[in-house]
Amino acid sequence: MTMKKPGPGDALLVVDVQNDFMPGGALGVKGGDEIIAPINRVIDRWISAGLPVFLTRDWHPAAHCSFAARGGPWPAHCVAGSPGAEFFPALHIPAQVGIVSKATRRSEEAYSAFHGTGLADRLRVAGIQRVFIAGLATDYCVRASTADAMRDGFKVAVLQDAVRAVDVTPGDGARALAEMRATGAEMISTDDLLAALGRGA
Ligand code: VGL
Ligand code: ZN
Repeated sequence: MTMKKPGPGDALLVVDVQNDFMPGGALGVKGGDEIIAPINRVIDRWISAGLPVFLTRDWHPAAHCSFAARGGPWPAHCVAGSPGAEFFPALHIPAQVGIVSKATRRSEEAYSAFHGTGLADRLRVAGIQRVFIAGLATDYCVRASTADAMRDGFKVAVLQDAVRAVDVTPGDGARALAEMRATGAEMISTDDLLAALGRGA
């Protein structure tokens, strides 16, 4: 494992772990529930290490352009303030967490946590240079957030076992992971990250 041990300058970005993206939700992602335990372990250790955690949430107006009723590709999901938009109850939410709401405008889709949210500036102000990304969905918001983070000059490490894909076309998730890796994102396992966090001071 070549990853530099996490420390000051690193942030954890947990993408869209919300009820509507869990199995049985309005836009349920297969296996989405399987990533909760590993993400919680990372969040707990990350907070113990004094490092910043950001949670993103898809936070759409009621008639968002991505919804089928408006000709978009998705069933209505993650309507701001609705139960489906709440963070999955089992997710550990630290007291000092940063919340990033995205795709909040009626006529604009935004898969990336960096699109119109001010996140890059928030990270820079906090002295962040590298972002560890986990969550949903591999082929949409994780992929877009990874691309934008790298475009904005951050290093990215994707927790490859703590993401799940929508897979509208089978293989979309695997292709997204391959693309992220090919464009410079590091792929790491939760176990390797936890081991690195436990290593030394
Ligand atoms: C997402 C589809 C629609 C995501 C959000 O969080 O990946 N996917 N809205
Ligand atoms: Zn959405």
